[in-house]
Amino acid sequence: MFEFLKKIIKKDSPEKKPVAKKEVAKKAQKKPPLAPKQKVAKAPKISDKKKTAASAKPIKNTPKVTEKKPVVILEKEVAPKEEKKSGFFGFADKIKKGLTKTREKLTSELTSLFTGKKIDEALFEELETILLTSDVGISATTYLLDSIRASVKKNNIENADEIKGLLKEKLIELLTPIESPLVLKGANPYVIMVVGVNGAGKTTTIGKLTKIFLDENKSVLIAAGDTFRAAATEQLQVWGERNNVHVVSQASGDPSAVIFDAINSAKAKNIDIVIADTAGRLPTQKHLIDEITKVKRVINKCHEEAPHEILLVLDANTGQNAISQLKIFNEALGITGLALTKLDGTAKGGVIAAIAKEQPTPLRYIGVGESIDDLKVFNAQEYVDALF
Ligand SMILES: Nc1nc2c(ncn2[C@@H]2O[C@H](COP(=O)(O)OP(=O)(O)OP(=O)(O)O)[C@@H](O)[C@H]2O)c(=O)[nH]1
Ligand SMILES: [Mg+2]
Repeated sequence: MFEFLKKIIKKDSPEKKPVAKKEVAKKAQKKPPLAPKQKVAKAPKISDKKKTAASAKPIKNTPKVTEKKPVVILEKEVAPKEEKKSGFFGFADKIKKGLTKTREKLTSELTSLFTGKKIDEALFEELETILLTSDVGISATTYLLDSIRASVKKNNIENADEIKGLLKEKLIELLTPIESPLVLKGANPYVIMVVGVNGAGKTTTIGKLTKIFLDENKSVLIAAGDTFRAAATEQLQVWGERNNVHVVSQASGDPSAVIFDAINSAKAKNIDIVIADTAGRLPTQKHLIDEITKVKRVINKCHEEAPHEILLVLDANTGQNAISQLKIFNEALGITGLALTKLDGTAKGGVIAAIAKEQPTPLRYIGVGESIDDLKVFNAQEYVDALF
């Protein structure tokens, strides 16, 4: 079976695994380390901020804090809160639209696979290829095929068209255990620490997440824990302004100090939720992983049981590499939830099945676009419905 799978991967999707690795490597190259104290000479205009932040994503070195500077709580004049635009139907449509690329790939391949075919080993082999090239991963693909085979046998199914329905059913079964929306369990403040590799979508997810909480009538404070580069704080401030919430930041480069201060400030002001941004880091860089575990320890000293949620942001484009990122971050920090971003830009939406099978972790949110309303609470049924 695995020999056969290896052949398929080689023959039909030569770019699959190497590309995922290359993409991560490319990102690493794009972001050479900056000197810890490097500063942006002039603050960019708001319209330029996103661009600046996106183009300057360093791999973080271990900045040493030599001097402590006072914490600044930014209380700017901010734009009025956006009105809630999308109702329930808009919500489901948005997910469907976001998953267009994966759906188009699956639909066209599955339709030509099932139409007028008989159920035989060749059909299962083709189905295997389709799933693998959608980044479902080897173990989830094997699991899905075995379950479908068992159902075909048990129910004497002869019509290949019925396999599509079975695939849908088995996928929902596989994904339902990781459908586990975030529940804010009475902690005050509830502290969410957001981590992930460079460019995964952490800061953008924080902006969107803040909007979700505000819509639930919760108060939010954002901590600019990516202290490595000035542009990171500015990018977060833009999201703070969009949401009309305060962003706690600090001139010096110690993420623990900023987050510590934000939590104390939230306690004093009775704010419900603190969301802490952190600098992007590759899981292969041990000193950076050690550094983030230190941040977690400091948060815990500040507030018992905090951080309540350690949210790992994964870019769906990284495909199977997302699984290795998850494993390493989980070993270091104990990941409690995931946000899978950029599903709108990829045909690799099958990676969710790989996560569910190989490293089951509560999938809290999916990102289906760049705007403020493009973060959705993950729902297995809704997701699979949007795929077929
Ligand atoms: N299409 C799409 N783009 C997204 C999504 N989430 C984030 N992005 C984009 O991805 C890029 C990187 O996002 P950031 O939020 O800056 O990523 P980050 O993890 O904070 O990056 P670093 O701070 O450099 O580590 C930005 O251009 C975002 O607009 C998504 O769900 N869909
Ligand atoms: Mg960021």
